[in-house]
Amino acid sequence: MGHPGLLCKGINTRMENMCRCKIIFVSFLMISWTSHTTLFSQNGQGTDYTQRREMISRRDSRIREVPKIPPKGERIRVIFDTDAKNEIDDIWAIALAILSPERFKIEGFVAANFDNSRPETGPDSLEASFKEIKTILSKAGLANRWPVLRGSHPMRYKYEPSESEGVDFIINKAMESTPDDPLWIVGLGTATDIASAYLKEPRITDRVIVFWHFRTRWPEKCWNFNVIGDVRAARVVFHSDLSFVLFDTGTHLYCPMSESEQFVSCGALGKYLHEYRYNASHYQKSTKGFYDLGDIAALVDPGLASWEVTECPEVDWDLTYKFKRTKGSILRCYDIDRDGTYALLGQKLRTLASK
Ligand SMILES: [Ca+2]
Repeated sequence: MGHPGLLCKGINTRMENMCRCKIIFVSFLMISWTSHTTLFSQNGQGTDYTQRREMISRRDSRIREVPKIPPKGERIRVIFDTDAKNEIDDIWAIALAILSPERFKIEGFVAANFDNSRPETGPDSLEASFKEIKTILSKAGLANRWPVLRGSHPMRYKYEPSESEGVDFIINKAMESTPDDPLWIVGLGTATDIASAYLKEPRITDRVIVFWHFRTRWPEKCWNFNVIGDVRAARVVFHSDLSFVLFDTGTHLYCPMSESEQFVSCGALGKYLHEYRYNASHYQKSTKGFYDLGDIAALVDPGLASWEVTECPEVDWDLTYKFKRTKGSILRCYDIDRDGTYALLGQKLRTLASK
């Protein structure tokens, strides 16, 4: 049996060694963590992307609030996000929007991307949409009345916002809003800009209502030009906790040439709307739908449209809808009155011309 003093000394020495080991181990961890953080903050996007992915993944879509369309005549604050140069319908839609001040307190316009077979497409589409919005405002005698911003190119990664002045504009206007006075974001093109705003600043969620034209093959497939233009962005919207109105109709908004010829006598804007039809032969067909016009008509007069609260499906990469009760509920617009829509547009144009 050893001396008790020697035994205590041995125990103390072991404890001191253990403490030293612990200090060295903790120091090692701290140095490693600091190096790791420094390394990734220098790389920037690596850490940001991972953190954002975790932040977005934690959000619960099941508790998203189902939007309510305010009664006709009640004003709403709105940003229009439009691929104005993509198709003729955006032009007619913007015309109806800017001629409806009793409904819209317009905060501004964001020019959206598109990718079709016409000139000024793809990488040039943002500038083309930007210029077209300016042209329409000018034709209505409203040049420089509202901010017009360029939106983003399509997203590259699932959780990486595509940056632009338009996205920052949406975020800034949203953060000025409250749940009682939300910002409506009406999308008539790809969902790039709203998805990017949401990914960049998820706190916009309870301050905005997203109203998007996807016109899908409900309930089978989320197939539409606006979806295909940025599938990642569309999936972000469907899978988010954003209050979301899916505008899912409008193909039948035909307008015979004889009907739009009446617009010609309604000032520069009416003339521009009709004569734009001569830019492409299919714009003149009696079976040409003026799809996006329906979104605006439905918002100006909700009584023209049919609505349903429905489960929000997941959207698979092949665009198949999956109803799994995981994404909460949304408001879906599934029909719009064709005659009422054109009566509304005609009345607005005549009012403008009489001023
Ligand atoms: Ca459009």
